Amino acid sequence: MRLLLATSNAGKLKEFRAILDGLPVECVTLDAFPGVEEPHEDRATFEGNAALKVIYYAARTGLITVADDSGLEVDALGGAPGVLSARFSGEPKNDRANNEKLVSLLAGVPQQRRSARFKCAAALATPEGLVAIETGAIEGRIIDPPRGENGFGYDPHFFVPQLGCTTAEMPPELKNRLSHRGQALRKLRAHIERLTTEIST
Ligand code: ITT
Repeated sequence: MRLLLATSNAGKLKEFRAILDGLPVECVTLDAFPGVEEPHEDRATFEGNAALKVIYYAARTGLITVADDSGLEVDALGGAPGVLSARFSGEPKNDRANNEKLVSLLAGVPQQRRSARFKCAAALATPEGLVAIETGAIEGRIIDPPRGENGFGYDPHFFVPQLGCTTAEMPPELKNRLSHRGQALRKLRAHIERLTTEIST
């Protein structure tokens, strides 16, 4: 069975591959579909956007598809950037500009009021429609200056107190074990496995 990992984010794609490793599927990426444009993600929730994204890519490509919608919620910013995380600083998507905006909005906010979480809704669809959505979350707080070189996006500013490091300082295996995306995609594995057995019987 072929499985489309439908993300245009290289950091996410690496994590998708590692977390879904070992499934009896042949992974395909959006590189194989240069004519398929990104959908307009206009829903108010991660689950809504994940469903929109996965249904869109599965229908356009004819492939069984996995996608996620994810982002950062900062309590002192009323939950922002939330579903707007990728484009917090506007178009085009830019991690560095997003991080600059994040730390400037939090300037002067004390450590104890910098609580935040990463959230992920991971979804599976066939060309006929949605199969499953699973979610995950990891709690932390926003620090500045940034720490660490791994990961992507807001990772250098996302400090996990229990481990005493940012998600950008974690080796990829550790981030994937704990992260919002790791939690959601590991739950989605069971649904993917079910589809592979249905298709092969
Ligand atoms: P696709 O829609 O093509 O998958 P995207 O980056 O636009 O790529 P989202 O709309 O789900 O994906 O936005 C997610 C954004 O949230 C991402 O660009 C980062 O800024 C942030 N984010 C999500 N997960 C993250 C993580 O594990 N580490 C750091 N930042 C993360």
